[in-house]
Amino acid sequence: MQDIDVKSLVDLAVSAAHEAGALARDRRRAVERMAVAATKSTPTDVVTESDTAAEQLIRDRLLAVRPGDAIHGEEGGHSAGDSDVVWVVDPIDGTVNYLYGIPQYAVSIAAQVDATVEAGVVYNPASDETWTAVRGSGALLNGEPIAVTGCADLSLALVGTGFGYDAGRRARQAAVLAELVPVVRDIRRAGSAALDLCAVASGRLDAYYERGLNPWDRAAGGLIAAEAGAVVSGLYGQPPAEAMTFAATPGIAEDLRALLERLGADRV
Ligand code: LIP
Repeated sequence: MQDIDVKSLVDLAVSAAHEAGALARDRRRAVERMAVAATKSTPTDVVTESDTAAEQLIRDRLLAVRPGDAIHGEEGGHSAGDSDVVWVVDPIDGTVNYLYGIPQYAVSIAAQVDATVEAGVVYNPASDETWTAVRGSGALLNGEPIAVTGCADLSLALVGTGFGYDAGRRARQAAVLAELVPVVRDIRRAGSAALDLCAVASGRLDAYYERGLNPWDRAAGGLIAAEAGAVVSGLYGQPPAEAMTFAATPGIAEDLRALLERLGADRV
């Protein structure tokens, strides 16, 4: 592995995230209704011009400093590089929230070095909150250390989740949720995986799970949650993946994971 200064990767990602986040926020504030520029997997899986503009800005800023890096972005796909660094980028995670003017969306940028996420940044421009993490060095919110809750009783756990864009999958995910609701404190569906993972890291949720996430949804937030003390995995001992992204404070992780396995939450 090339000798890479991971702290410089975080600083670059924070700068790019702040600039892209400001672009998205200012464009949203300038209009009463945001237009849908295109749809992807279903008519509800939307893209706005802000998504594409923000990602292009991020690509430009990263490559201006590190021209040899690869970039894997939600809107622009994969651009190859010849360094050991791959940037995993979601320019606006929580696009539907952004479309409706709900201030719960984020720029998510992760730096993978030799296929391991070493640095992550999640920025909510509406709340001006920046979560950062370097592997092995903890997680920060606006520069201050953060940590998961101490919840150790599943019946007292506040659990976040999300649903796919496909109606059939949503119906099956809702059936799993119906079994979960009576055995936890309550459920939150905030609409941004990156911010849900940061909510676990900040103690605003005790746990979060979702099936169907893309790498750009979870790469940065997954590191931030893990560095804040969360168990971050899939089910059945698997790593986080499209099948399941799971993050929980350790006191309830095993009980919740076992319940989700019994409910087949990674197969719906
Ligand atoms: C979103 C995720 C969210 C999920 C949505 C959508 P997007 O990503 O962050 O957790 O429930 O269905 O996938 O599409 O806004 O980048």
